[in-house]
Amino acid sequence: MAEVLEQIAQELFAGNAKAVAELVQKALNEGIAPGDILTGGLIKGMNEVGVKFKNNEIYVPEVLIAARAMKAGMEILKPKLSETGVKPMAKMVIGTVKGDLHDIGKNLVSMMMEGAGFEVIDLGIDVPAEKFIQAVKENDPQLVGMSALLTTTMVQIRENIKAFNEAGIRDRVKIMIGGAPVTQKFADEVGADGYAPDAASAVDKAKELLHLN
Ligand code: B1M
Repeated sequence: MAEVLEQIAQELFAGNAKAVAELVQKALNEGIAPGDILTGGLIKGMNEVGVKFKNNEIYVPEVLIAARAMKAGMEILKPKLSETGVKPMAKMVIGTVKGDLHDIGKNLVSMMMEGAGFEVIDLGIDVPAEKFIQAVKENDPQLVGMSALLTTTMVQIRENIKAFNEAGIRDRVKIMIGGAPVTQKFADEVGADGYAPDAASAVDKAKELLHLN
């Protein structure tokens, strides 16, 4: 059993989408529980990607390729996970703030979060405060992620947090922010719960904020 899971983790790290999909199917055929395939294979491989990315041993293209392999595996596994009632670690709503069209970094964060076992509801780019608020009300996530890549749009994070307060939903969620111009100092100033400088750190920060470690 451990062997096929180890192979899944290795092929995911290598970004081999076809092999990951085939191995996930093989593991299912062998009768391994979908939850074990997720944690012992896919998430294990993605964790390794996160560690190497954080240490600058691999870069954005490798992470994107690994994430594609993760997706291929998840496509096979997802229906089985819902059948067996395996619950995600936590739910997150994420988006790039209003006026901002950059989504490469935000997508990386989404992928790493999914890779770590979170359910991610991705609202896309140019997301106004009302859309974040509506998504919180509809999906009841534990975490909201806001990404901003421009100095002109990072101020929107402050507006969003104000709007969350006014809508009476601020206490319902933890808010994590990130993006090239964003800093811990800015996060403290605007009242965000957490800041992460990169996608792998975002997973660690999310787990810390939600006490999932
Ligand atoms: Co734009 N752009 N861009 N751009 N662009 C930058 C950001 C810029 C720094 C380039 C420059 O001038 N040197 C500059 C911003 C300057 C500033 O504000 N200080 C800039 C500008 C000015 C603009 C336009 C205004 C240009 C124009 O039209 N005159 C325009 C704005 C459009 C708009 O948004 N309204 C614009 C447009 C574009 C494109 C559409 C062409 C394209 C975006 C395509 C896309 O995203 N689909 C683009 C790109 C690609 C860039 C650069 C080159 C690369 C950004 C990127 O994807 N980086 C960028 C210059 C640069 O960074 N070298 C630039 C890779 C990505 C993995 O990193 O997004 O930082 P990053 O994400 C990291 C972390 O920040 C963190 O984790 C990620 C992964 O490790 N992170 C989070 C991100 N979100 C997080 C959320 C979290 C936690 C961590 O929690 C929720």
